Amino acid sequence: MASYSMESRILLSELILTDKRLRPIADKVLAGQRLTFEDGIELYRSPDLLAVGWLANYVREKKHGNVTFFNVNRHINPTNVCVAHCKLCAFGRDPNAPGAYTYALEEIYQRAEQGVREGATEFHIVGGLHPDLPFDYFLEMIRGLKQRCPGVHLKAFTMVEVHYFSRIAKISIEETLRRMKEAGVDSCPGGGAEIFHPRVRRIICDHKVSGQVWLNTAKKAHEIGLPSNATMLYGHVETEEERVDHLVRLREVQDQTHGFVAFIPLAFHPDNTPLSHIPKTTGYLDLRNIAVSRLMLDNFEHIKAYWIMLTPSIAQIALRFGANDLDGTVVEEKIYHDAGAKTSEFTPRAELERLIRAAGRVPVERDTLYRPVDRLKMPPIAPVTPPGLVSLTLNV
Ligand code: V47
Repeated sequence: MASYSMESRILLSELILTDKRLRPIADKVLAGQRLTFEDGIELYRSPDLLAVGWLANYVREKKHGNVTFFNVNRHINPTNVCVAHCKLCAFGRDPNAPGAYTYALEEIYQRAEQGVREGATEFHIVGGLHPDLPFDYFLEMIRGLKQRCPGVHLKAFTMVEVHYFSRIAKISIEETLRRMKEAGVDSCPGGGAEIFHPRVRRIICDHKVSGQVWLNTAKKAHEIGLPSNATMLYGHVETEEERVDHLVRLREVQDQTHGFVAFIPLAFHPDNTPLSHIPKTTGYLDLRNIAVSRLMLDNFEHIKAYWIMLTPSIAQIALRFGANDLDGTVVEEKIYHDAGAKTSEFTPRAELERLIRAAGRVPVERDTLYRPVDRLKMPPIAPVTPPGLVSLTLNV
């Protein structure tokens, strides 16, 4: 039996557990102890979602109090042409398929400069694995962005893209990461992690790097001073054991590097994918994934409720189930919208603040590394114009 502080005893008496099997887990959470693989399974299986959420909220408030972060960012997807053909994806296209595009660098710069006028502090840059664009195209893009928008954090290229660049440029992963950093990449987004277990990867993304390679690449990024995020794609063919395995493996790497900044659970969107027969996730599963992630990933500071993927309503409730960040204004989003997302592609800064306040939390605008952004010291923001620039499609 764990020993409690007076505060924990009072808190525990407030928590009514309809599922008595949660009791030893609640003991550990209140005593600040690490949860085991088996605890993770119990948290996924417990019918008492409110108690799981209460525990996650306890951890969230211990770390962040009432503060809830958001940022002003812009997503840029340079190309949707992709050789990987992942079954989970509705975004990737063959080079000549309808809807395939590759932006010319000038178009990327136009989008970025528009983003700066709209107050973006971050560009989130990910794209397909293009068969013909060389690594140098992407390095030139990053250099051009850094030169034109020096104050904006460039969060660019997932571990899957890093691995692909290293293959096409015939250089090591370390060298690839070093060149990215030299060109101006400040951190890496968390995509492409999916579920690390090989059984799942064989079904949903059989040509993608293995889970172990994703983790090793993230480790190398952290070692050379590039922090990154991490994600987990849930709600398709994975089991609860495979989800918990994913979280435990991330936690192990984080123990070694402390290089992960935030974790983002991603709900599978089946429309227009080869897995379109799989039903959409429910709000219940979405909230549970936020809560279990918060509880299992004790060495991650931040858990994001990505409103694009969850809907603003569920993301707002997630702020009471363990999440401490809503993500950003985004502006232009293709990966989820190609897969049937019905959310908007853009939420204004003021609306993010309103959602956070209405959940009884205190909104704080952050940069990518969670430092507060002081708008009073910055130029005024221009209103956001929706995307719709004419596409200058490259023929490569
Ligand atoms: O890597 C692809 C996933 C990811 C689908 O790091 C899908 O701050 C659901 O990684 N249904 C891209 N998911 C999104 C991503 C992300 C988002 C927000 C913030 C951050 C961050 C990262 O979306 C992909 C893949 O794992 N994905 N297709 C789909 N049909």
